[in-house]
Amino acid sequence: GPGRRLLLSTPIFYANGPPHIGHVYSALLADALHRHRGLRGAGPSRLSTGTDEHGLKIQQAAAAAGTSPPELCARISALFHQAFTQAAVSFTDFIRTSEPRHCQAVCHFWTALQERGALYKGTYEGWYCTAEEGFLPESQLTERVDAQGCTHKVSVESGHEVHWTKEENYMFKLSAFQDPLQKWLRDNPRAICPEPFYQRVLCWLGEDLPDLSISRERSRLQWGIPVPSDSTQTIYVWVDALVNYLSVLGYPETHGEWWPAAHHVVGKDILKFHAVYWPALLMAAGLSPPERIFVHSHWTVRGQKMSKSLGNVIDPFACNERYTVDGFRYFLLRQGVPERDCDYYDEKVVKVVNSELVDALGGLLNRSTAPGINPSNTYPCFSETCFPKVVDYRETEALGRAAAEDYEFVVSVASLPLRVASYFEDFQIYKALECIALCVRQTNGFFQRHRPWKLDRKDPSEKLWLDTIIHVTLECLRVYGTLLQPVIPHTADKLLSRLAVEPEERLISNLMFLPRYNGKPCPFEGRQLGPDTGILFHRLEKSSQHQI
Ligand code: ME8
Repeated sequence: GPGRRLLLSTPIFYANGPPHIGHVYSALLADALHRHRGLRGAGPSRLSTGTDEHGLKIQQAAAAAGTSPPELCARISALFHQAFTQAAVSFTDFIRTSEPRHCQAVCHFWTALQERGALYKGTYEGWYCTAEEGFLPESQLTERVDAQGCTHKVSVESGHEVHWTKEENYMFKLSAFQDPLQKWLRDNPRAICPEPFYQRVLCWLGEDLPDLSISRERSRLQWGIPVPSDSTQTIYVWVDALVNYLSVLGYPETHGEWWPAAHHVVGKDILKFHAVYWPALLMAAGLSPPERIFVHSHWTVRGQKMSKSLGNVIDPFACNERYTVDGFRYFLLRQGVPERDCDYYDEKVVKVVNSELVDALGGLLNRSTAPGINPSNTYPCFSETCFPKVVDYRETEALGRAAAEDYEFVVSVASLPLRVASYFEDFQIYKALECIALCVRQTNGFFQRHRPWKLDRKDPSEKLWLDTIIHVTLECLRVYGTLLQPVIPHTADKLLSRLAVEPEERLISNLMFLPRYNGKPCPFEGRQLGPDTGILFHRLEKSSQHQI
């Protein structure tokens, strides 16, 4: 409803290496949702992001880099901050898990778990994977023979080696939450989106759900938050990390104004942590599970998984420079499909951006504002006699010059804002962009079909039709510019400014296409266009020297 508060979040990123485009993709998805919501006037929202700085991985990365964990984290965290700022991610909160406000929140959360009887001390032994920061069951292990002929046990998922580890840990009674978790999901079928991930989680919950070790011996892990009241133990990094969503809200004091109105964007690799462990931990601490979890897949490079540990990462700073911020945002959000992995390569970015932003969108703006077509540089008046109401076009077709396909395209543009909103709601941003791109193509077809440049402006009836074509085209562009703001904010601003659309007229909530169709006056008729600031989007070069 209106006025409702919402927290949107990205994962917090491990501060063990610089950001890559997968991280930026996560942040852009959350950013597009955040911006779209803002433009719908849906109520106050926050977008949180940040860095995950504790744990063995960071401790080891710091040792390998010959530095201390705090120094490594400060440096890497600043890179993430910079990458997201540069990519125009509209975050309102940036949290570092090494901050005192976060450590206090984690200790409070731990104490709540303990006081409510959700923890017990137990001896834990099993195969531990440092890279994944977790114990793995036999079913997730396989064997690998190295060059010397020695056999190693490794994780099926990541390929990293595991070691037999035995220690005294605090255990979380995860098994007690199997039924509550199942009930939560049954009652909230849209809690995990897209649907295949919801099914995957239901499947996990149908299997055995063993208790979870949530602390580590301090002797093995110093870089972390000590267990309150037991300094021989360090809090498991995943419990530490997940609580970030509460610490940004000022837990335990002010989170109540927001929680559980939280939407988490996460990669599929961390789905179990967010859709099983996190909701269970929240319930155990007396809080509700988050409202929604949006899950996306991975970017691969030439078919290979991209990860810091494999070393085939693509640098987002270089991409922004090469494709511009908006070009790169458009590509990732247009081509990234949450349900499946997508392959990244340079030629694809160039092709998508040139054909959809340069040729189709930029071309359309250029054609409809060209001095030869629109000499008065205004939004012409719309003539309903030339292009009558859509509802009864079959009867009125003969009155104008428009053909059935013109009416069909007008109908599809009129329904675009709602379709886009519903795709955003279902975390199908790429589909929203696909619909917009299709409408842009149809508008170009409309323009081309009627050859306005051939019309004789001195003939009153041709002049009327010419004005109608330009008016409809500019209206389409206004709709596309408005709807594209969450994805390509700079380009959309340029487009809307050229169309003289005032800032208060850019909301998606009351976006109306051809208002006269709805019996409303059109505020744009006769309005002078904004200054011509040149090409909307510059063509990208096909490149040989960039080995992206
Ligand atoms: O898992 N393609 O951090 P992380 C798309 N600190 N997205 C990718 C990706 C790829 N190739 N690689 C990573 C962690 N990501 C924890 C999270 S949250 C409380 C703690 C994205 O730096 C994806 O969203 O390893 C992944 O979940 C996220 O980066 C964090 O990766």
